[in-house]
Amino acid sequence: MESKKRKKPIYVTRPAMPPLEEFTEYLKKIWENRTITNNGPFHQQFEKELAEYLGVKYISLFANGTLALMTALQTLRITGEVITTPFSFVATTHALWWNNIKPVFADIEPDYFGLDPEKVESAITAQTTAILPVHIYGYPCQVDRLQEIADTHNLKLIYDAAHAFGVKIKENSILNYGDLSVLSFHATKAFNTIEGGAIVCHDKKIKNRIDFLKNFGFVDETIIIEPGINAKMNEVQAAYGLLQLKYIDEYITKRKAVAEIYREKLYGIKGIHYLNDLDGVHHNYPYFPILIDAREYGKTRDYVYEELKKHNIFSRRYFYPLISQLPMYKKLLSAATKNLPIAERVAKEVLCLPLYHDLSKKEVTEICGHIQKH
Ligand code: T4K
Repeated sequence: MESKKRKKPIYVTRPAMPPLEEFTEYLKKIWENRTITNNGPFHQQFEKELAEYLGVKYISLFANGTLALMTALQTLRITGEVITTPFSFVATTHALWWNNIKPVFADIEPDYFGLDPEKVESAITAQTTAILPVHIYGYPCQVDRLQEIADTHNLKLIYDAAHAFGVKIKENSILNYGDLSVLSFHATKAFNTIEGGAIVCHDKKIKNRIDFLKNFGFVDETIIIEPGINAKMNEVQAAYGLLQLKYIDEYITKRKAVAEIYREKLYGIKGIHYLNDLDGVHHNYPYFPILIDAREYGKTRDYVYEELKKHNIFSRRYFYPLISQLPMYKKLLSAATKNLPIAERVAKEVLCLPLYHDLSKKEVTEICGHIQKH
């Protein structure tokens, strides 16, 4: 990878932001009415428009995805053991830990890296109360098979859908599967509200419970039904989110175009593997992960990561190390769940290349050029 270091760095992502002039108009309204949090008008409007956009019945907004995950577990009163994936961002497992729930890791599938339903089934014990899969990189898990397992064993099914904003399977939102789905609107996500998140549910009673829980358990001034938390989204975030909704289709179309250039440029490089679109799925292109098979490619994933860095190009090893390898979780591994060969291999080989809506063809070509010329 010999060539000159570029001056301006390229990061793994850059947030898409709405036009400042438009946002200023929204801010003026907030300044006028002085409701800046606690279910104000922009919050209410954003919940309504977001539910319509996503094609879901009920949605509750949150300050971030992690608090939403923690609250989702509280909503369904999950206890004991939960089967989850070791191949995710740490927040997935941390949310279990904060709820005093034991995470039990099952291996992932080799093609699209979702939890392997067969491995889930064999990890079920008398203490298991729920399954917490992740639609990793926005690729749908095996939703029908996971639901079947949940139904057979009377388990709750909560999806970490942090990467899956706007993803649809045959025109149906992926968020309509399972009991609850949790979104993240962090700055690094395909759809962002700076920080933010949401829980999607299918029942008004559950939505009410979520809304109490995220607001200290308050029903009214004097009635508090649960020891809730403060996980509310504020008016500035909600206004920004409303504006983002106007542009999200354009952002996703542009992200798709970037992904297609990558696929074209990387096609045929020995040892470099990428994910393709799935039939019948509307994708959202939140990341561009590649797997680097060191034996075929001749160099390791870490070599490519470091070399790109030398050229001022910052790819990321999402998701390495595996959550199950972290010191606080490693000790929980039982003999039955120690064996996670697919997740271990993928964590060792994966590299997420820069992807955002305004990454240019020239920049993608430059990144791929480095990978080609190793
Ligand atoms: N579940 C899953 C599966 C998740 O992936 C996540 C979050 C969650 C749950 C939890 O949701 P939240 O509580 O976060 O809503 C990032 C994000 O902080 C995190 O939200 C995300 N997943 C995770 C995969 O990635 P970092 O530590 O890699 O971010 P950072 O700050 O290194 O940013 C990466 C690059 O993005 C920077 O090099 C430059 C660029 N960037 C970043 C920010 C924040 C910008 O250009 N502008 C910015 O404002 O964690």
